[in-house]
Amino acid sequence: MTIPARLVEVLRSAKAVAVLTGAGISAESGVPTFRDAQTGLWAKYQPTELATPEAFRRDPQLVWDWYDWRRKTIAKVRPNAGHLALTRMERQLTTQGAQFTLITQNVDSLHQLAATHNVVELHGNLYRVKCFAEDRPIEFWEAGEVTPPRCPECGGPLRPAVVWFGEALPSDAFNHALQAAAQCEVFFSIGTSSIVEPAASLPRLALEYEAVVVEINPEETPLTASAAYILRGRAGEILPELVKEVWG
Ligand code: BJW
Repeated sequence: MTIPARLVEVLRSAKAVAVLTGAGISAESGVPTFRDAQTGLWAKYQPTELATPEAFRRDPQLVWDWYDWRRKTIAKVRPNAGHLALTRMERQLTTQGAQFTLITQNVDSLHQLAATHNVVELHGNLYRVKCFAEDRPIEFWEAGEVTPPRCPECGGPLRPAVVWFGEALPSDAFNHALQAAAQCEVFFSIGTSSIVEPAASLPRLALEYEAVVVEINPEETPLTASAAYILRGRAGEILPELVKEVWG
């Protein structure tokens, strides 16, 4: 893939870069995306139908078990070349005195495992839990005989501390993301279908503030038509090439 020369130049002199990632960046680590057909035990369920408070209210054990299965799957995987290239991008940009913000919709901790520092988690994290009834974060918990485990304060069920459909995003994280999108010169949208709001509004905000918007995805998305550069392909292949082209 040829990286556009103008994009290389802009990145070399950039003072602020924001990156939004979605499930596609973890696909090459072996984490299924949301729109992938599920396999095995979970083949008959739509992930987007399990990721709701209504599903948890209806069948807390089913939803808890799905997250438990995902936690166990993800615990076995490693960051891939795409995650690692973003870590290198952060280091290079910080060295040239630029601001770098990695906004992720993923809950898998793979960016942190790849040692990227400035990670903003928009949709929470699979490894944290909270009380379903009272939203209380729970620091220590273990799987016992009762599923889901119980809140030590109120006895109600615990749930993963992720953001389900119909729920508000953590305000600190979302405000941080809005600020990064409004202030950056280059905004990357990587491995996301760009359909889930309000995350999908971030590149639109960056465009309003005249950032150069770059999409990295093997498929077309609703963002494609307005992106300045479309790098069609897998993040784990394109990102290392891009970082090498810009910083050697
Ligand atoms: C590769 C690749 C490779 C593959 N390399 N790429 C406005 C209009 C319409 C609806 C709404 C609206 N505003 C809000 C809504 C409702 C709703 C929504 O957006 N619905 C849409 C479906 C239309 N949004 C919400 O409900 C949000 N809350 C909200 O707005 O609250 C308002 C409120 C305010 C105040 C009080 C109360 C409420 C919350 C959204 C939460 C989303 N949660 C999930 C689950 C998280 C936990 C978990 O992991 O289980 O987040 S759903 C799921 O979708 C998950 C993801 O983070 C998110 C995005 O998915 P993503 O990452 O884009 O993955 P995929 O699978 O869709 O796409 C993968 C992409 O990768 C594809 O494009 C591939 O081509 C690509 N790819 N291989 C590069 N190798």
